[in-house]
Amino acid sequence: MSYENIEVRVEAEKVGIVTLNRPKALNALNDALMTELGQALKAFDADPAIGCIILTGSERAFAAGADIAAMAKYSFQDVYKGEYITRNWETIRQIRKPVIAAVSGFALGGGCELAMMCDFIIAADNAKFGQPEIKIGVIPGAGGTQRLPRAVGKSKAMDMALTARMMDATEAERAGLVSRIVPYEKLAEEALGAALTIASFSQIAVMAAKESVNRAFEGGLSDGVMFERRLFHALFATADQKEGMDAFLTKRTPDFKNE
Ligand code: CO8
Repeated sequence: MSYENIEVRVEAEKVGIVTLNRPKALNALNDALMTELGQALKAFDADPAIGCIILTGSERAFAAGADIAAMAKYSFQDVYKGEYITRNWETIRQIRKPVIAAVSGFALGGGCELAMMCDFIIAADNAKFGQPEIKIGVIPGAGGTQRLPRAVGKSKAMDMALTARMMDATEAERAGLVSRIVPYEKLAEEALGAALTIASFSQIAVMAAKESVNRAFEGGLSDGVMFERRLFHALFATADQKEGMDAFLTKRTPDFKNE
């Protein structure tokens, strides 16, 4: 299958690699990209030769978030009905083979959330993680308010969600968000090494290990994510969402009215 927003290849006949590829928008995640990503992940999951999957971006950005240009015009009705944005973000959770996020550069908003949906994160030394949605009048909408506290604790998660500050790779590793840091030049090699190790094991045991570790984190998560999703939808009814996203797109400081 050919894709427009991602690149897909296989290494050593057993590792599937998906590279996000919208460089002009720092890999902003629009509906088309998320649909293609879901298709590619499902195809690798169904391929018996593939033992592990790597999801990566460019040197500058893993992904700078959901596509603000696409989202800016949406109404509450649009997003609540699920025709846009939220429709195809759950596919990655259905993948039973391990998915490693190899993150370089920005992993912000939905990009940070996408990395956290993977099974673990290997970061390049230039990686930056953040949940800056508050700056554009919304909140994380793909599990960020639920997975980030589980990964780094409440205090750091609150700090990131409320101040929009970014965490560099060193802090992210110290806090437990990422499993390893390597120089950018070594990122692909390190991720491939880990993926080949995993692919060398029993796929059934690997799937069981993944399923079992995930059990430790799933308690109450679905309710939390649904709660977050409804709030995310509701924010599209506010003037501040329109103002925040328009200000970003027209490169000016937003004037929030708290309405
Ligand atoms: N959406 C659309 N376009 C983007 C995005 C984005 N998220 N991020 C960057 N771009 C575009 C810029 O508009 C710019 O385009 P152009 O060249 O046409 O002006 C290009 O990428 C390069 O960006 P910058 O010029 O801004 O590059 P800088 O190096 O100056 O800054 C930053 C890089 C800091 C990453 C900056 O681009 C930025 O702050 N981006 C926005 C980050 C952000 O707010 N992300 C959160 C978005 S909201 C979200 O993700 C909600 C997720 C909910 C998912 C719900 C699913 C269920």
